[in-house]
This record gives sequence, structure tokens and C-alpha cells, in this order.
Amino acid sequence: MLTFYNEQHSQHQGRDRSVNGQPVPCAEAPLRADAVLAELGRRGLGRIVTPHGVPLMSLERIHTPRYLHFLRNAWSEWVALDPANAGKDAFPSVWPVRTLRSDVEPDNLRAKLGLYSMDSGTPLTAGTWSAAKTGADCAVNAAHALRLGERSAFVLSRPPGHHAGADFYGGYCFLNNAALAAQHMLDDGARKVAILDLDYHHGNGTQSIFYQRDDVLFISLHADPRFEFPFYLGHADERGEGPGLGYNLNLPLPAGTTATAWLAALETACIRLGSFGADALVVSLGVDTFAGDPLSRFALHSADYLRVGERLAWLGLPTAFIFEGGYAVKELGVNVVNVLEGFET
Ligand code: Q9C
Ligand code: ZN
Repeated sequence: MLTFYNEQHSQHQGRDRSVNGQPVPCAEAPLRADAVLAELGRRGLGRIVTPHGVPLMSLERIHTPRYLHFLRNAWSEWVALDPANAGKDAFPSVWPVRTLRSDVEPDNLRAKLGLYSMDSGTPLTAGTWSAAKTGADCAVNAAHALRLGERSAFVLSRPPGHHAGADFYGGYCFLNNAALAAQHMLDDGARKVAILDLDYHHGNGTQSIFYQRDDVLFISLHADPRFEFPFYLGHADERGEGPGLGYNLNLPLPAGTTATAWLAALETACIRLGSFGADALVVSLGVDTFAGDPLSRFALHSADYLRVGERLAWLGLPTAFIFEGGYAVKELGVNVVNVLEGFET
């Protein structure tokens, strides 16, 4: 399997944050990708390649020009507010909720941070744009490799992407790599693409991007948003809208979900995938479903991830795996590479 590796990923590194006076390290840290890269090397799972830069136009197929403009310039505007900001990450503090306008972009940087974000847990740093952009390059390159005949590709990148919408960041995500990969394949001649989101959290960004479309089927297995982030999307009654009705499938699961119940939901997802007739598959591969994950409340074990890869291989589709969440750094490499190896064998 070809791996597209984002060499800029460590440029995005959130600092420790103070919560109730205690410093809390950012869970979405460079060590995560380092761990997966090391395990790929140990298991010898194929070539690791550096992506070619893609034009901003490819990103504009998914994200709005004004959001991309904001993201590219946010750090320099943050530092311009106060030179002392260079030593602090940027966080939003005010949001345009219901009744407030989001069509007029404010000049004030703090107001823009709120306009273009969904939470206050996603640090925007000096290297966020270059890390996120190079990750998007990886996603588009992987999609292109599938169109050129590769059976599978892995995007080893961070920050992750599935919580990011057309014009907002959040949930540690800035650019929606899975959506960019799917759209690139469609632009390159694929007729239908499916996205299967296996991350513990609902992929609200990806769902929202394709909600009204019938050329992209979005399926997500995730913790029920009644108790888990992103809280405001991911319910079973969200089935798509307009031409997209029937092309969105959410399978929310309770806290404590074990491999048996999770794999049964994966089977439901695979049956819907089979009837859709996709030309290619994009997998949002988060392994925060792991029993030892510090953020999560599911209970999959390392060996289960081999079964996941095997089941996906039976679909017989060209498949791009996109690295999303997973925060148990010690087991992260094994869990991710188990999915990939299960797919290959
Ligand atoms: N105290 C992904 O897995 N909330 N994003 C965490 C921790 C945000 C997870 C709160 C979780 C976002 C890609
Ligand atoms: Zn997650």
C-alpha cells in the first residue's frame, strides 16, 4: 500500500492548555503520526511517498474561498494583534449562534475565529496552515493514485479532517481530507464515491459537505452524539436532504460498545455500501474506538482492527484510508497498521 506522508505535520503542535488551573497537554499531538510512521516501517507495509503540492483550486472544491483565506492568514493576524500572541495559540471566544449573522465577515480577528470555528478545543498555531495544507496535498495525491490504478493508499497526516466543514474548523480538524479525496476522484471521472467514517466521533464536517448530494454516500459509525462530541450532529434520523435523501447513514452506538456490536454495525454499513455501487471508497480511519483510548468510551482491541481491514477488502473497491483520530499513542501504530494489513492480506 502506498503511504502519502505529511512531513509538515509536526508544524502543527498545540501547547498545553490550562483547564481549571491545571495544564492539559493537547491530545492531538505530533507523537501520534510519529507512532504510526514507526509501525509502518516495522511492518514493511510498502512505499512512503511525499505528495506534490496541489493548487488552492482543489481545496476550493470543498472549502469556501473566504474560509481558506482566513485559515491561511489567521496566524499572522493573531500575532499582529499583540506581539506576545506569538507565544500563545489562537482560540475563539465568541460565536455567531442562532439569530446572529454569519454572512458578513467581521474585520476583528477574534470575531473571525468564532465565525470559522465550532469549538474552543482546537488550537490554531503558527504551523497550522502549512501542516493542514500538506495534509490536503496528501489526500488529493492519494485519490489521484487510486484513479491511476492503485488498489489502496494511506494518508498519514495530521491534523485530522472529518469535523471540518466547508467553512469551519473544530474537533482538532481544519481541512476535510476525506472530502477532498472523494471530490478529487469525482472530478477525475469517478461517478460515485462512498465515504465510510470509522472514527469514534461523528464526522459532522464530511456529512454536512455532502448532505444534499447523491454522488457521495456518507456512512458513519460513532458514539451517540447525545453524550459525545460533536453533540449537535450524527443522529440516526439524518438521512440526507433533497437529491441527497437516502445517501447519508448514521449508526450511532452507546457508550461501552464492544467489538461484537461495532462489527455488526460495520456489517450494516457494508451492506449499504454494496447496494450503492461506488467506484471508490474513502475510509476516515480513526482508531479512537480502542478500549484504551483516553478520550473515548468504546472497547475495541488491537486484534479487532485486523478484522476491520479484512472486511473492507471484501468490498473490492479502490480504497483511500485517511488517518483521523486515535489518542492511545502506545497502541496507535499497531491499531492503524492492523487495519491496513488486514486489508492487504
Ligand atoms: N476533553 C477527532 O477525533 N473534544 N477529534 C475533546 C477532551 C473534542 C476529536 C474533549 C474531540 C475531537 C478527530
Ligand atoms: Zn475521533
